[in-house]
Amino acid sequence: MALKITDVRAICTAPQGTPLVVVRVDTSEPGLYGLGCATFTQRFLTVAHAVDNYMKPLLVGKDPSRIEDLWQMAMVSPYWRNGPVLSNAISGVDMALWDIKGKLANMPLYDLLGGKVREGVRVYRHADGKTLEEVGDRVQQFIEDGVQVVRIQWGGYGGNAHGVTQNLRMPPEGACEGAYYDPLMYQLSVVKVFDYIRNRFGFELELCHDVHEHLDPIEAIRLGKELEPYRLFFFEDALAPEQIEWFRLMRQQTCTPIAMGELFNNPREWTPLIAEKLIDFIRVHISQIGGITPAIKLAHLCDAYAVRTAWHGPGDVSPVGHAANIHLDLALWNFGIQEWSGFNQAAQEVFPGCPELRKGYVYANDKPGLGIDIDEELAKKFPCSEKLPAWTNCRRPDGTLQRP
Ligand code: GCO
Ligand code: MG
Repeated sequence: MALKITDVRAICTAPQGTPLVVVRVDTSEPGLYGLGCATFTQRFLTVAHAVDNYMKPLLVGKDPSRIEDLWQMAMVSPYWRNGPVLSNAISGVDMALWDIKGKLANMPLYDLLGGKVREGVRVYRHADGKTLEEVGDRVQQFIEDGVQVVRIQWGGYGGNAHGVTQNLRMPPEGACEGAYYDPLMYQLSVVKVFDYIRNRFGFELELCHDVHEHLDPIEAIRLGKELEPYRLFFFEDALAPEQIEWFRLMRQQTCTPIAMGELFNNPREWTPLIAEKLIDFIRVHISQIGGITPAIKLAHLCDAYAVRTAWHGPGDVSPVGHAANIHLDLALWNFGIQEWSGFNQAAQEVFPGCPELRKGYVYANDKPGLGIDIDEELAKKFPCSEKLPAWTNCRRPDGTLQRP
């Protein structure tokens, strides 16, 4: 009898505190199922609802081997498309179908994609701290662990998470609550921390920084120029997706390498940046663009223009999503770097088969498909909090709301 999809459902769990959404697709063959990542952590309940109420009725009874056809069908089924909630729901199914295909072929995903072009995936880790010394000590630890690329933030995104950029510009009376930061103090602090790190460790270590769309475009360009002497590996999200035209000006002004894309949903956002060679690294959140199927197309488009991949890999990607990133990284020639946030003990137990970091490189296991599973009983012990995120209510010194 022909293979059919028999069930599609969302599983929400938070073994590291951050809500994650994983989709399980079952088939008519006993024991044959796939897993995919659908994590849009800030609206996880909405994604889970879309999976259970729309993806399931759309897909039950269909042939799971027709990944591209099902992807296209799921994209246009609601007519309105390319939004974060539904693309994450589609990604959960898409990755699960690739997982199933790998299991049917008895091949790890990287093999299905053409085979390894490297044995391990070079990753970057995050160094953050309250003081310059603390940031430096984190870097020192990473160097001792064999990490070759480190992202430097002093006080988190926008620089004031630990109060390091506090200044005299107080908000007006009655200003709204929020995560306050000061764009000027932030910019000055970034130059200071890079100066400190380069003086302490020299230039053989690769360094990145994430602006997290915290600056006005001309200020982002100024910062890119100011950071030139510190020789960054990349400078991330210097502009908001709403301001991508400014990349043309940024490119003319600075040779600091540019990474962009974790907020992208629609191919129209990345296509011009790649075709005009305005960025060096594409950093999409793979579940946010709809999964492995569109990620392969995107990576090949980038390959044609010498743009390298740097898939988004924070704590709000599930271990299933991280596994998908790693398989792509192993098989794509134009891989650049992988962000690696690591897993705590609980996440490794809930998701047996997690990729592993050893001396600066992450390795996939060689099991078929994504090679990762979920212990659903254990997952229930880590329920997701429905508290809304506070950090996205970001404000400038005069109380004006700012993109987070
Ligand atoms: C990164 C990111 C993340 C995001 C987070 C949003 O580059 O790692 O900017 O930390 O802020 O994924 O939920
Ligand atoms: Mg980022």
